[in-house]
Amino acid sequence: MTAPADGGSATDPAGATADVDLDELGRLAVDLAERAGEAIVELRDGAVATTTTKSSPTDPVTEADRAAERLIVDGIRRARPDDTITGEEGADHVGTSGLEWHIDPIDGTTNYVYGLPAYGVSVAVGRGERMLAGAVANPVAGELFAAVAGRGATLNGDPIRVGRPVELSAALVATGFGYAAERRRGQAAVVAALLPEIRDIRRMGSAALDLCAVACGRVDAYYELGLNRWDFAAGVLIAAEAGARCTDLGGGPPSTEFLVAASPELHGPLTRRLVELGA
Ligand code: LIP
Repeated sequence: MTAPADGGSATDPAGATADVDLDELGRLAVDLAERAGEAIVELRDGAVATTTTKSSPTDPVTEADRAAERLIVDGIRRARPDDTITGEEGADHVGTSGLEWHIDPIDGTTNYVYGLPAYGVSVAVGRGERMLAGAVANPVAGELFAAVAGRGATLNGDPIRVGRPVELSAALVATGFGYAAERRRGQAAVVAALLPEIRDIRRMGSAALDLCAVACGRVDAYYELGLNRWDFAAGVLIAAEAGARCTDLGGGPPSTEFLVAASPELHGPLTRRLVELGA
């Protein structure tokens, strides 16, 4: 179905979905995430031996990351040659359509290298900061999370929603940490102060899967400082379409500066506490 070219509305500012077939975008994101997920599982045994590092000695990348990104980019270029593409492993194609794809071929690469079964392929497409469709595949778990703007979120095709409202003191909160030692020092201080005030922390190692966990109520909230857009572009759409409120610390759109995702009732108390703790 092609969205109406209405020039924009309250739920569709600036006509972000005007003249765009949202279903086509959704199907393409799902297909590419699934196929890339299959590929990284098949490649893993050989890929781990090709592990190198990027921004720090603890920021790994493998040949599987690069191969999966090539697979996704090739699929987008064939289907939608005029779209812009940005990927974690260097994909950087400037298009003319106004739509941009955000690719993380393996989100949770450390888990992938160690064999921890929590890594995802994240594929999203949007116009500016407004995501229109996204998919996150966790191939070892056989799980495919997906969302199309305005049409809800699904896990393996079944609708998902954020968990029941909880007080901050009863909240299970996921978070993650950067690769730079100094940033980790500050993040550790924040999580150490927060931990006694909540149910517990989960550090699962993939922002995309953390956001999908919020979307289906496996955790009550997720926050992290300093992600890349390819880490969270799909997961934020999935979480928001599942009923989560997703913002930065100031209540603006989630950003590469900061991201908080939680049920609407929990989002305010958690965000205020994170601000107080200097997150
Ligand atoms: C990861 C993020 C995670 C963060 C890790 C890492 P990568 O992305 O998904 O939330 O805590 O430090 O940045 O590097 O595996 O694609």
